Amino acid sequence: MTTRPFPDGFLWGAATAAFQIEGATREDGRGESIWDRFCATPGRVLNGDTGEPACDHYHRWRDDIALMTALGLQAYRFSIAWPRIIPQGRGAVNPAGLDFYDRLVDGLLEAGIRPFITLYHWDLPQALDDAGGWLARDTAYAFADYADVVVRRLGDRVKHWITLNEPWCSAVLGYWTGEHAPGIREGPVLTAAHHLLLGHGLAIAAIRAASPDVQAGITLNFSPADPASDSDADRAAAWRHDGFFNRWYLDPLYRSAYPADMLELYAQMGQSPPLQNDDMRIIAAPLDVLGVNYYSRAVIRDDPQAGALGYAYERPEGEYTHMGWEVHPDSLRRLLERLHREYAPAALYVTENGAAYPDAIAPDGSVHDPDRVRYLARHLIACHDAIAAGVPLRGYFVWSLMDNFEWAWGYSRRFGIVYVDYPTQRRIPKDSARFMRHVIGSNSVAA
Ligand code: IFM
Repeated sequence: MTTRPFPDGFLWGAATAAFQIEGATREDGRGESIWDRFCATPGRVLNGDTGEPACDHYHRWRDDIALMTALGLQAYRFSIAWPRIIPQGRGAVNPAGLDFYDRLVDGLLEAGIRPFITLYHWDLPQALDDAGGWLARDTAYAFADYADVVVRRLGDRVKHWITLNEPWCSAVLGYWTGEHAPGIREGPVLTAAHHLLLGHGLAIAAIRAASPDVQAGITLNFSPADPASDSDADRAAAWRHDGFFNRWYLDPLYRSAYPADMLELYAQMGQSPPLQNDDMRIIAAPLDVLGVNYYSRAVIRDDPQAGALGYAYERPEGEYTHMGWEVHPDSLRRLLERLHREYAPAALYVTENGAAYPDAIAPDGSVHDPDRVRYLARHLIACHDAIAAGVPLRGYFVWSLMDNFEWAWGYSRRFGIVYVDYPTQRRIPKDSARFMRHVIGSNSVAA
């Protein structure tokens, strides 16, 4: 065993999102979100689970900060629920919503924990969806107005801002597969994706105007693709997957243009992004930070009969998590190196990485999660390798601080390093929490 030290100042954190942990969906003037509506629609979420009570973090946030302190966390990435701040999506601001996050931020700072705020982690106000959701260009402008309100209130203390979490998910799962709210199947997904990116660009401008000294960026989820074989057809298929998943977001943000090969392919399918005048310039606003969410890779085989893009997923031999996602840490290293080489973001943070396993409380009252400990250790080594190769990776946030509402999977998938016993809301740090505390305390990982 050797010890791999991380650079001084490397930031260690954990991440969550509002709808997944807060509960209190009807309290203190919060408006309805698309996820409240989606959960209330029979058959959409496993076991009929809803955002109530989730981890009841809205009431237990002080205890949760104490938990973070006990774990030695240096940073906490959380999201703000837009419907708490502007219940109808645009217009009247709800002071109680702002007050909640104000108290949370102060509590974190008192504990010496740096807040990283995501402005949009999927809980669009239902009223905006009633007016077209992300298919309506106006939603992008409403998002920038909301960003302005929040950053004006918190920007004096919060120095790291993420506009969107995983726009691919909002667009594709929300408007193509229908697995996520608002549950539209085979809709104009490129329209949704374009308005999300436009909203991001407009929000970056709003953040900079409201608080010029902050670091701002976006978080993308990546699916690095390996071809199932060396054949030209499989390579081309893997490249299409890369275009669909990764480049469709990276290229506009860092090159101010959608990838030409994908534009052509989508045009053949009758789809194109609804570009207007200045959109690409707005979307490509310079960023301080790129957030990287990584869980697994994809192995892609050409299959003209499969899906809209003519490829299928292989399931190689290997280790898989409870989500059915392959454990493949080297793809994280390669992804970080590729992002640095091809897009050169000023700074990168792993804003999510982690794994779901079917954890249970042992007879001695503890939660042993050796698979997760191994998953985290191997991915941290991948991060370390990427840093050694010159990638400006500045921090790592484990997903997630605690078990929570895993979207269409309800509470059936546990990603936390802290176990949540939902009936009692008891928090039990898992072995992986102790592992992370050690990593953070020593600023190193054993390899
Ligand atoms: O729980 C989600 C999170 O909200 C966004 N990224 C992936 C996680 C695991 O599926």
